[in-house]
Amino acid sequence: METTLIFLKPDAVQRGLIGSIVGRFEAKGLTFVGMKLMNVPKDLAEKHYAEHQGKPFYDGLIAFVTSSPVFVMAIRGVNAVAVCRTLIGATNGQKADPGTIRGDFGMSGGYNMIHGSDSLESAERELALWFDDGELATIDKTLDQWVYDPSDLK
Ligand SMILES: Nc1nc2c(ncn2[C@@H]2O[C@H](COP(=O)(O)OP(=O)(O)O)[C@@H](O)[C@H]2O)c(=O)[nH]1
Ligand SMILES: [Mg+2]
Repeated sequence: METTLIFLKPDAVQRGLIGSIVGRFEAKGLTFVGMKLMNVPKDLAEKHYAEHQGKPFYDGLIAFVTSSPVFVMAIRGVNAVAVCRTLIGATNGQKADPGTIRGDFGMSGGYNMIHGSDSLESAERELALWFDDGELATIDKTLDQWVYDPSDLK
């Protein structure tokens, strides 16, 4: 099992897409262990996007994610990091495949609605940034026995 850090960016929250997007992760069979709506302090945005510092879009990106609330989630599942990235789709909504969140809901490369950790290492770093120790829920998801076959869970 992996846990990944997902957040819906201000455009998704303002456009009323929280339910539609969250529903996709829920329908997929993934498990939510953290969820919250929050305004993003500038220092958190800067730490989160540190790898992009110095790029042409960086200042606009920080201004964007701090402009209005985001909806943050910690999502668990087998291979959750890669599975969530697949559900999210390519960075630019004009190029993202239909069926993906960015492919179905957006038209922009910057206002692309959603962030998802790109590796297990990033997920661990980002979960520690966005959630406090002990903030994530412990859940015995009995339905997992119908989402996964026994070999998926070994
Ligand atoms: N305006 C603009 N924003 C970008 C561009 N590339 C990346 N971004 C923004 O920066 C975020 C982080 O970039 P990246 O890690 O490459 O993409 P992601 O992992 O698919 O979210 C993206 O989700 C976009 O919001 C770009 O070329 N132009
Ligand atoms: Mg990225």
